Amino acid sequence: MDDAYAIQARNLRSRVASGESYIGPKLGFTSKSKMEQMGVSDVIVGFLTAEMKHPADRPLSLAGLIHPRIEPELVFRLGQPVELRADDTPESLSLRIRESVDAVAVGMEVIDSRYRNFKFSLSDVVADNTSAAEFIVGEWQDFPRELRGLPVEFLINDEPVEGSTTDAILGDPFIVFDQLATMTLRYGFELPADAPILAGAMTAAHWLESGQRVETRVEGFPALSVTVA
Ligand code: 0L1
Ligand code: MG
Repeated sequence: MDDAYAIQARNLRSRVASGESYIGPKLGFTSKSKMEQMGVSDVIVGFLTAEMKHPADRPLSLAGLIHPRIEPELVFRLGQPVELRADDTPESLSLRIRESVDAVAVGMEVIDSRYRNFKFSLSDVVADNTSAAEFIVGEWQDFPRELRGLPVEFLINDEPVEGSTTDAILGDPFIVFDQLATMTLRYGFELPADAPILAGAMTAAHWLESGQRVETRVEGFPALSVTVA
């Protein structure tokens, strides 16, 4: 696993060297439905670059993707940078991350994999930047706010294909901060101001196909939708 994160970091350095900018971390396998779909059982962390962010009001192009899937997420935003301190513990860092979050939004992640049909081991997918391809963020809402137990609907072409609640994320979406703190202490992820933090899919992912309209509804949030070119 240490090698896998080292490979991921090397890939990030090479993307930055070719002009992309790192903007924040993303978590994966924070829900049972994703762990079951992919046959794994550990939370993983990947990186996001500015170039991976896709505006919701523009059709998503499948060009350049291999066999993409899409999944519904929550996204936290850091209002200020969080720097690691020498005496940090998982608890102190988790608290500082949580206190630095100033907004939360509904999001969707487009995942894609160099492994055929997403058949990989946990270290494979970490090295492959946790299948991160693109992501879409809805309207930011004030944070803190209650995030437990909110119904979630995931629709393709206006048909509900998955249903869940926000508790799918680790039983309580706030536990994302604990997981991110633990992993940041281990692997040194950077947490800059304005970082979007993808909390991990709340349902299984679905294949993306041309012409689809994909929508995520989370109670209390504006719905987020995107069309596929
Ligand atoms: O949000 C997630 O749980 C995504 C995990 C990414 C790995 C994958 O499913 O390919
Ligand atoms: Mg995801």
